[in-house]
Amino acid sequence: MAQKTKTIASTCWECSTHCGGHFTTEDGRVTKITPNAEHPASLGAFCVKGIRGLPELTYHPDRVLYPMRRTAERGDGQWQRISWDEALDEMCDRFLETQAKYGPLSLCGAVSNAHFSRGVSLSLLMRAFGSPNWMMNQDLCGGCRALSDKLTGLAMGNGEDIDNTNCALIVGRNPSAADPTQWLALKRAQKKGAKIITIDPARTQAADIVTAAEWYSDGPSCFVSGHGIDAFSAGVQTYRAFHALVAISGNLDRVGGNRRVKKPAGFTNYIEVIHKPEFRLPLEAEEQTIGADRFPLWAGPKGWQTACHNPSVINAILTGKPYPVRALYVTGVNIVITYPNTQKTIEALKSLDCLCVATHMMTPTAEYADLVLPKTTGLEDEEISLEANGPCLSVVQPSHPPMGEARSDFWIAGELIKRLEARGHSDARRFFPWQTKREFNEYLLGDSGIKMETLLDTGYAEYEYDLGNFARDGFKTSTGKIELYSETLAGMGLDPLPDYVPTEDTIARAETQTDFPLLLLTGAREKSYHHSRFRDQSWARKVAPDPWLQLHPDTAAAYGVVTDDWVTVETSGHDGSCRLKVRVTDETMKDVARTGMGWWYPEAAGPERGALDVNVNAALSYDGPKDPITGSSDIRGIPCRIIRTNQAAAAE
Ligand SMILES: Nc1nc2c(c(=O)[nH]1)N[C@H]1C(S)=C(S)[C@@H](COP(=O)(O)OP(=O)(O)OC[C@H]3O[C@@H](n4cnc5c(=O)[nH]c(N)nc54)[C@H](O)[C@@H]3O)O[C@H]1N2
Ligand SMILES: Nc1nc2c(c(=O)[nH]1)N[C@H]1C(S)=C(S)[C@@H](COP(=O)(O)OP(=O)(O)OC[C@H]3O[C@@H](n4cnc5c(=O)[nH]c(N)nc54)[C@H](O)[C@@H]3O)O[C@H]1N2
Ligand code: SF4
Ligand SMILES: [Mo]
Repeated sequence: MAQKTKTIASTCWECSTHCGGHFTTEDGRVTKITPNAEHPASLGAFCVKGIRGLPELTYHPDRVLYPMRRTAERGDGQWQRISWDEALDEMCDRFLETQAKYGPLSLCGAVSNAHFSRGVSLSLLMRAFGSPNWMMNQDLCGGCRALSDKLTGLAMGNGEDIDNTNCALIVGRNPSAADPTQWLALKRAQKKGAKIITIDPARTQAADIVTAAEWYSDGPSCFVSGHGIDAFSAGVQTYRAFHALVAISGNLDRVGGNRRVKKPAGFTNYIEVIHKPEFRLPLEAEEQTIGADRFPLWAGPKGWQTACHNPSVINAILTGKPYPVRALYVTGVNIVITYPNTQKTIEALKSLDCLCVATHMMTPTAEYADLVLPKTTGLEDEEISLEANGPCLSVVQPSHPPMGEARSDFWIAGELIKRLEARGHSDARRFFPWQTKREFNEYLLGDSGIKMETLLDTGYAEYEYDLGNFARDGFKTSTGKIELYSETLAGMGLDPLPDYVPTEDTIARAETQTDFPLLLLTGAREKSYHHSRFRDQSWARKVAPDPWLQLHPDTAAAYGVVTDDWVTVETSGHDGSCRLKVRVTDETMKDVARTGMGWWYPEAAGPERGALDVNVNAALSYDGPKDPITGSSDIRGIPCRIIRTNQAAAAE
């Protein structure tokens, strides 16, 4: 029989790099993915997570393909297949029961972020149920840089024009592991003679500061930054210092500098949808968003994405304060693994009245659910995104229909809206006026003049980009100027100038240094994994079988440990611990212990599946020092100690 083969231009959706590619399907399965060199943003970059991870996730024998209901105690792993109608009716009814008993604020969502349609789908769905409460993971990701960018008025996102730069200043970013597009661009720039400066505790040969300043001031220079200076208790002000440098050195919106984010006129991005007046709840409700009182620029009506402050939600679930949170819908995020304090997250999930999880695989988060809903992958869905660095719009388009009964986040939200309407909640539709994902995508395109057909044909659509348009578009701050001195922060009683001001909790914790003499850095990215994903794929486990902990040779010698020894890691102010495998290397500074994140063993005993054993978040607190603006907790620079255990890993 002749094979049916087709190739489409699409985009990898596994991480926010969004690499353009050609996806070939033979007899209903994707058999080949090749980079699209024409794609204006990724320019032919691609990585193994897209080429291997995405298809293996889609066709994995253990993938969740049908809705399931828990039939025994929470976490016992006993499931019964049910129909979508049963699952959605039950979810809607149980959310409405909780709403009737505790009020709408007792309902909450959790998602990865609002840069994908799943963030919009979830936040608008929660609003349709009357709740402003939803969690995203940006407090631990790019939240500090986003708020600094906004407060300072640059609006540049990352925006680095690496290909045209004379000097790239890389701070807290590891592009070789985290971003192949950026990595290839840096290699091209270096070949053309650009200077590269790296500020990173993981390498000691960073150029001396005077030379670095001379190189940067020659320009044009671009600032390439990352997670290494984000997601910690002084993240916003640290970023403000670098953002001020970009502004005063004249490198903003300049060829070879950092370009500002521009979108095609008439196009709406996901974060804008969330802020549109027609989709908002009454102000009195939004003001009660959990965390809006302490972190108003982060959570609630004036917040960057209006989402909650996560650790405050976990505490609300467990204590009922400031009010009870009793039902949770988790989609596109694996919070048992990726939120600090795994023990507490699990305790919170177990205590809920209702937990629904949409997922591809049985993650440790899904293990605690009452209802598990099967989710489409990036080979089965349609999604549009703005690639400001292109500049272009790119499209993810389905290579084939969903496997089993998997459905998109958008579809799930739309079906729940229908059920709310059928149960007399006629207002629900106003939060979700679109009937299909295509209709929603057309809504995003608006009157930009960019047609869906163009996107589906080439995989992307370029738009005009007007560099240095300061006079016309100004800066979106209260003064209309770049704010090195932030009027907003001054008005909140916070330091208006970028400065390192340790919080009281940070100072108190530093006093524990004698008992916890090393500094723990978490989050180093691994090429074969995306956070907690792909631990169930054998190729990835062959490349990286276990979580590692890098120690400098002198530190390792002081502790009497060698490469491949297992150690227990404990941090100041937290009872939990985790086990990691030592890697001795002089890449890491003395007295620093550096590790990754996202570890669990899908094959280990449930429901935790190693989440309390090899997951670094089991050793961290979510209640320690916090950035005063975003509420971000420290996930690096944490006083820690190590104890040699050499106990074999659960999976060994
Ligand atoms: N393969 C892969 N790629 C990914 C991901 C993944 O999971 N896997 N995740 C994606 C996501 S969501 C994110 S947020 C990014 C994160 O990726 P990056 O933005 O590159 O961030 P990290 O790898 O956390 O850290 C980058 C560097 O910062 C350094 N660093 C740590 N602390 C400090 C400090 O105090 N100061 C300075 N100057 N540097 C410091 C670290 O040693 C590290 O080399 O990667 C994205 N890309
Ligand atoms: N200690 C420590 N903790 C960290 C970090 C750190 O460096 N150190 N990094 C933080 C950062 S930067 C980030 S971004 C977070 C990441 O945190 P998470 O977003 O929780 O990480 P993932 O493993 O990517 O989990 C996403 C889950 O959603 C599923 N999924 C993927 N795509 C979709 C989709 O389209 N729809 C749905 N419904 N599900 C989908 C995946 O299969 C996976 O189970 O972790 C944070 N946590
Ligand atoms: S970097 Fe890799 S995982 Fe991320 S979008 Fe590109 S191919 Fe996909
Ligand atoms: Mo992230």
